[in-house]
Formats: sequence, structure tokens, C-alpha cells
Amino acid sequence: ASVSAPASDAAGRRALVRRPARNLAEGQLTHIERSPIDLARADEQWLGYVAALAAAGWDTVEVEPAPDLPDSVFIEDAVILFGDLAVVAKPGALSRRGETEAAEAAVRALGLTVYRLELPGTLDGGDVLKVGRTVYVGRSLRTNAEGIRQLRAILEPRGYTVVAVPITKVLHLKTAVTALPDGTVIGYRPLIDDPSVFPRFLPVPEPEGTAVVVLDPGTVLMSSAAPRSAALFAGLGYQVITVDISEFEKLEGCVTCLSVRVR
Ligand code: CIR
Repeated sequence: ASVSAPASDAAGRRALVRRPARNLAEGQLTHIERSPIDLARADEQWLGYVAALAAAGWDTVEVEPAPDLPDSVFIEDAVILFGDLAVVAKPGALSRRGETEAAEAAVRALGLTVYRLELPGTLDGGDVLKVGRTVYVGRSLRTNAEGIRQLRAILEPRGYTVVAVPITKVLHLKTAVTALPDGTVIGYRPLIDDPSVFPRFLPVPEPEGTAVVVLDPGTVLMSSAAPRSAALFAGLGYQVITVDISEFEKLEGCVTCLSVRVR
């Protein structure tokens, strides 16, 4: 299988993706213990993920691969999109700082307006959850107060409200919570410091059930490791598409981190 070239049809839905690095197994780990990564399986799972996006009508745009940057497959952390505005992140982990250059080139090629976060600010895209015009930002090990301040300065004049959320039990905000198409924030309760910051919060029964990618207003993409959460979402009237991303979950990755949706 191969990944399609950048779409010329600006009306189409597009998603940035980035091939797994050859040293994927050396990716950062913070909250879980290292277990062996099967690289061939990771490549297969990545193609399956890309195929699921394509089947749902998304054109995938491949960011130039970085074979030596172990966490580069987690492209969501490198750049955050708000309509036609792109904010290039400043990764909190030193080993990940080199990932943003090609991500920036990719969003420039799409014609988006580009802002860049600067040190001493740090912010990973995995800490940013958009729900309508509200932007929740995790204050985590990776994202600091100055990073949040810079993002707020970019977004508030554009009519977004930035809500900072303390995160101490997981890597990123979106490891703990994401949102259904109707804006309900979903999360695994033991991973969240304080769910009362979210106006509509629905607990899910499994840690891998916290992450959904909204494919369209009626469809979500999620990990196959959370069947009870999938049943919960199906019961709420959503079509649920599942993918096996076990090799990425071993590196604290989830279904959202493997792409950046342009919308
Ligand atoms: C890291 O620690 O940075 C990677 N191993 C995992 C990044 C996952 N990204 C995300 O949740 N957005």
C-alpha cells in the first residue's frame, strides 16, 4: 500500500501523517515500562490507520519521513491546526525538537498561516484539545506555562477561549480525554486530575477508550483495545471504526497522535 500525494482539491478533508522511524523502539516513555516493539507490525498498523482515514474520505498528506527521530510518527505533537491557522509546537522533550521543521514545511505547502511557539515556551500538540471555540491545553511534563501563554496570545484575538488543564497522571491531555463529535468530553476517570473543568464529561470504561478521532459528525475512529468504550459510543448513535495500534500504544501513543486533521 502507498500513501497518496498531497491533494490539490482544497475542499477535500486532509490529514497529515508521518511514516514510523526505523528507531521507533527508542521512543520516549514516561508513565509506562518499555516493552519490545515489532517494527514490521508497527509499519503494518500505520498503513492500516492511514487506510482507515482514506476510507472515511480523508486525503492523507505525508510529512517528509524522519527515519532517525524515534517519535516522529506522532505527528500530532509537532503542529496544531485551527482552521487555516497552523501553530508549530515546541516539543517538551529534547529528543523531539527536530520533528517540527518538516511539519512546518508541510503546513506551509498547504498554504496555511504559520505561527511558531518559541523557547522558553514548550508545548506538545497532544496537550491541545479543541471543542468548538474552546481550546483545552494540558499543563503537563511537556507543556509549560509559557507555552500556554504563547498559544493563548495567538488564539484569543481570534475568538478562541484557551482553558488550561493540569495533567499529572498521563503524558498528554489527549492521553486522558478527547471529545465526541457532539462536544462531550470523554475520558478514563483514573487518568484525569479533575473532570469538573469540562462542562459535559462522560467517563469511559477503558484507558485506551479515551482517544477518538472524529472522522465526520457521525463517525469516530478509535483503538481496537477498548471494545467496551466502542460499544458505549455505538450506543450513543455513532459509527465506530477501530484500528489496532498496539505498537504505538506501547510508546504512550494513541489514535489521535498519528495524524493532524486539517479542518
Ligand atoms: C512521547 O513520549 O513523546 C511519545 N513516545 C508518545 C507521544 C504520543 N503523542 C500524543 O499523545 N499526542
